[in-house]
Amino acid sequence: MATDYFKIEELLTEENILVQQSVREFVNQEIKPVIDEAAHNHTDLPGLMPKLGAIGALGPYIPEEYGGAGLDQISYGLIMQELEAGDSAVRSAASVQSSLVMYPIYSFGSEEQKRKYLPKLASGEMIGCFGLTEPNHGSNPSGMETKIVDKGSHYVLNGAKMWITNSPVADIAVVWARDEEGKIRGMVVERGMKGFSTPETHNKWSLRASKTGELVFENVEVPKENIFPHVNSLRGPLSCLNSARYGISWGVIGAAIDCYEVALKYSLERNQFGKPIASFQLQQKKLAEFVTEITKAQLLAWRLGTLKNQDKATPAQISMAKRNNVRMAIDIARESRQILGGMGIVGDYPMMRHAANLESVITYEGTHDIHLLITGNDITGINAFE
Ligand code: TGC
Ligand code: FAD
Repeated sequence: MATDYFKIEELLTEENILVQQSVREFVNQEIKPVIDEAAHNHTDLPGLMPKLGAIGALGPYIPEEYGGAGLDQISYGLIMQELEAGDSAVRSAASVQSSLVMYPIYSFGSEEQKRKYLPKLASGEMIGCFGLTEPNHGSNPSGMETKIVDKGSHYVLNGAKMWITNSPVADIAVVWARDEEGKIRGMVVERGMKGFSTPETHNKWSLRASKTGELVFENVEVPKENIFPHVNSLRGPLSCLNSARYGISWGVIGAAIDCYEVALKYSLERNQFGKPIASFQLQQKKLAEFVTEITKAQLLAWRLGTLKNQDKATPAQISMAKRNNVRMAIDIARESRQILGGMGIVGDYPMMRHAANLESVITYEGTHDIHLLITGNDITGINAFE
């Protein structure tokens, strides 16, 4: 993958470039040859997490003393971009583990929690998931019903989460629940705790190479040492989303570039009416629009990354980038499929898989509508959610 029309590589550090190249090689060797079959069979990729750990894709910006790679935010973005060129499911696995599991443990956890979980999560020996969404509360997590009650020596957790990436295969879940005072608390729930189950959600037509499921808590006794000491409001889970949404704003560029590059190559090789279809103005218009939109998305993501490196990126800026870039990618996946005519619908080419995956990406981490309303709220000062 080399599309870089505005020479963004010149804005990157040597470390950024090395990280990007190594993840690109990994995706070309380990993901692209097997991903179509995995998606077809609706199964995750065997041994994916330790492989992601080995290339430093899990918790890349977590400090090295906790097992992370200590990289900057641009490197994190580039890792997400290269992984999603393989498949959104692979990027999802890395972004959940990094931004939704390692980030909250690192940011809100006790020293003991950090030492216990982060190194194993970074290596991929342990898989984590993140439970915020509930059956009755998706876009409005503030209504959450999952509850913890203080029993003195421990807490008792009751409730359910749904649409949870990797829940069926996770060793631990970062769970958000309301306490008796109405405050939102975060905690680590471990597989094997009595009353905790993770039923799988079957028959998805999107993100088929990723496991999705529920988290069900029936009087689960959660030790007090598993509760995050440094968070007690919705700001906690929403901060995790900032990090994951930022990663998605880069990731989807990878999916878009994969579609664009395949379409460009095909259009130069496929002849109709005695000429390559790339010579027809209508096809050139599509290709020229793709590279323009990809370039705009790359610049947005890069600038957001530099702001994030300085700790200056606002949640509303992140929402704008996530929303714009996912829309860009889904449009390119759909349009580029048409350039391949009938061949565009078979699994030998990636467009249908990317387009179907991006239906989840445009929905999770805040829907397309919610991100628009976040921008609206930011520029007018008027909250239109309710
Ligand atoms: P609101 O009253 O605005 O805020 C409540 C408190 O949170 C603070 N806050 C934020 N803090 C950090 N980052 C953000 N992005 C924040 N947004 C708000 C806010 O300052 C306030 O703090 P405090 O201290 O005053 O209490 O909250 P609201 O209830 O009106 O909701 C706002 C809204 C709708 C934007 C929010 O609920 C939202 O973003 N909803 C979308 C839900 C969502 O994105 N769910 C994602 C679930 S996880 C997932 O999808 C993983 S996919 C995994 C994969 O990649 O596979
Ligand atoms: P709803 O909130 O019911 O929204 C339905 C529709 O109503 C949407 O179009 C929405 O934009 C619109 N809408 C809602 N409120 C408003 C409003 N105020 N104004 C205008 N329109 C509105 N969650 C996790 O916690 N952890 C995970 O790991 C996770 N992984 C996921 C993986 C997949 C494959 C999917 C599909 C979802 C995942 N999610 C996860 C859940 C995801 O975050 C939610 O699906 C998402 O936040 C939307 O919630 P909902 O599905 O309940 O839709």
